[in-house]
Amino acid sequence: MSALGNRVLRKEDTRFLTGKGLYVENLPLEDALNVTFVRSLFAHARIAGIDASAATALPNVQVLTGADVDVGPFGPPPLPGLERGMARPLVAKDVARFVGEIVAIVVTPDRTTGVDAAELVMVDYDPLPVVASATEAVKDETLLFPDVGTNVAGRSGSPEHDEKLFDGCEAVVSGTLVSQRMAACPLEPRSAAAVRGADGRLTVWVSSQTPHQDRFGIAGTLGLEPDQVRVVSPDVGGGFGAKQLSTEEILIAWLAMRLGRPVRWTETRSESMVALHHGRAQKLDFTLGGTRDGKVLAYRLGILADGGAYPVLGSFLPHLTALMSSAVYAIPRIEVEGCSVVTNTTPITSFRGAGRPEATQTIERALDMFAAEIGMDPVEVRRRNLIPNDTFPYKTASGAMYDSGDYERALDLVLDSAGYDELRAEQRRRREQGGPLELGIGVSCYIEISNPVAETEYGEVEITADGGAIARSGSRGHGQSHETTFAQIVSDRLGLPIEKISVHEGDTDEIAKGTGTYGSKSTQLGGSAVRLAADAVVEQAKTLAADLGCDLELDDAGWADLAERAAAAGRLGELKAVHEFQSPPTFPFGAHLAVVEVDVETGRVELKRLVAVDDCGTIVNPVIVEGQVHGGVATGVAQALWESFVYDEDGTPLTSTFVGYAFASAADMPPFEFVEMETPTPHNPLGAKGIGESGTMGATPAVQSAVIDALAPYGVRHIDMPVNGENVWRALQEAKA
Ligand code: MCN
Repeated sequence: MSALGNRVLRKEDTRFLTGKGLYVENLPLEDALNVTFVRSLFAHARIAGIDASAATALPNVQVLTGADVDVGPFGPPPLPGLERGMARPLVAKDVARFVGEIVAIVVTPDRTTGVDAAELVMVDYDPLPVVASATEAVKDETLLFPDVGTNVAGRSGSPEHDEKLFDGCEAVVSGTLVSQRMAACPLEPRSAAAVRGADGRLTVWVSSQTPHQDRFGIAGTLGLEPDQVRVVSPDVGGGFGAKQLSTEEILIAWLAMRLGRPVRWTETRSESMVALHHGRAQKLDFTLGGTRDGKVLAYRLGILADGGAYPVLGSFLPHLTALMSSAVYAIPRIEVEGCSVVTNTTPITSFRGAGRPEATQTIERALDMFAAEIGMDPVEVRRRNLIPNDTFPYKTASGAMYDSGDYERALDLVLDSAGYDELRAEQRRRREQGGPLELGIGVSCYIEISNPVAETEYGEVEITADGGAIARSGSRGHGQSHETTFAQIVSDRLGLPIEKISVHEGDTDEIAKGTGTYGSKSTQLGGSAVRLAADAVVEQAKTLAADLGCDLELDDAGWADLAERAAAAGRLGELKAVHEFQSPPTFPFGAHLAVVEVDVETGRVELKRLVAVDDCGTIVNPVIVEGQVHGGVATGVAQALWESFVYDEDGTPLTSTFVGYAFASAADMPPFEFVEMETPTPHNPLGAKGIGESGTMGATPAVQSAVIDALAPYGVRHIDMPVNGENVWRALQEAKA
């Protein structure tokens, strides 16, 4: 029986649960020097001088400043429309632009000395006016880069407005959705180490989602040829989109060359909170109009994205938000204008969902308001606007080409599984009884784009002398169970048990090419690549078997027999094949339903249920898919209810530890209820779409909507996220007033 589609338990668990995972921090590196970064305490300041004499008076302490660093700057990434004049110096030299920016490097034999020495580095700051929010930045009154002449780092959509956009609309609603700034908080913070070998080549170990891309980024910034750099990502303890190459890893590589010694660095948690790039941070103004019988005719979206101090991927994400603005709905007219600005805050990058949750959160909020305006059940409004099943491939008015879907079935499934009618009846009962605990019900429909920029991934399959197989992928899983998934896919083609297939990722010397793991694309691209490589191996094996005068049996014994004969004939190398797989984006989708209880006397919100229907095409492994949905939903719930990274008006972070940042824990979550659904994509041989980020899309609007729904009888029409006790209580007081 094929392992594909079955609840195969994770191969990697034994290693992790018995403490045998290998992380960058645990690498045994003889004589490695430790790096501690001195980081700016000011959000915007001129660096008037740096006095490192007290630090360097300690034995074996070296301090380097921006003046010593002869490489860089780094970024912005090569994406269309990003302002190139806003590149980040590896170490701030004249001006620091956010709290947490690197202003000096302390090199010591050990970490404790590094912490002490860093505190002795005296930086003389002349404070500059601070731009702490995107709404301030867009006024261009204080500029972060005076030479560029504006704070605008990128634009998307079109600035042109059609005066007639809302013609024919009987009801029009408008509002603002703030998708607040989030911190990625991977369990393993960032970590990097580097050594220059006797042959002059650099080996850089990085806790990364994208080792192959990092290799080009490091080589390019340091002025080296890519083949002079080897990047290795050993086990990676979570990334959530934020673990992309940044100044720290490049500096570690540069220091290994400059000092001629191995060097290493591991971020502390509080350092990670201000220095690892954040996510979301978009403000979305919306107007939606339609007929009184619930048909949506037009939608206008204005996106203002806070890109943080230096434009990285986050400044590009309004393009994805704009592309996905139509969601699962057939909306005839859509207008989007997006603008990304720089502010004196931590740079914004991708964070689980990356630009797409913002689109879903906004359209779902707009639909709830539209439903309230025309007096229709919010579920009915959604149903009346769903893109019909017989229209795929479907091109939206915002320019996306959807591959396949069955949005009404997802909606029906979630309503039936949750018992929507009974829930509404229970809500009515409670409202009539008039106690302090109100019930709220929120429903969201969502669509997601996985493999959003139509990429390629590399796969390789090789039969080993013992008749087992190695599958190599350019992906780099960091919690997504690729060792199990890719082994299942290869097992299905070769007929080998999954225990005999090892999956290798993360070493640019061993794996010829790769793009990495992000955009929930590894299964559809990386999985298809190893599948097609395995098919090629089978074809080659048949030819070889014929040459060697035997038959090929696609099972354990058959491969062992062939491998032995091939090795004896010196032809084992022929049992190896590579495949590079490229495809257009795919569009996973689903529907979520949240039930909350809100205490109207205190504002306290409790999530009682979350029912999730998530369709990621053909499922390779249902256990892992559930785990991925679980993680995504937890992140989505956390954005709706708790997490928010906050700055004061001086650009000082107020939430840079887990005391201030309400990082969600398992104890905060109810058991989630998952309902499977599979609508294959035509874009790859597996029929698979992505699942890694989907949960973040459906859960947030469902939960936010549920809380607002609970308070509808009190005249509350909107509450900004996080819809926590404080914001709920304030909304109730305002409504009463
Ligand atoms: N899968 C499946 N069938 C499908 C699709 C996926 O069985 N049709 C299963 C596979 O077992 C696969 C896993 O789901 O290994 C995830 O697959 P996929 O959706 O292709 O996503 P990626 O492997 O490309 O992972 C990226 C995605 C992203 S973008 C973020 S952010 C994210 C996420 O995955 N960060 C994570 N999940 C995470 N999970 C953990 N534990 N840690 C993170 O940092």
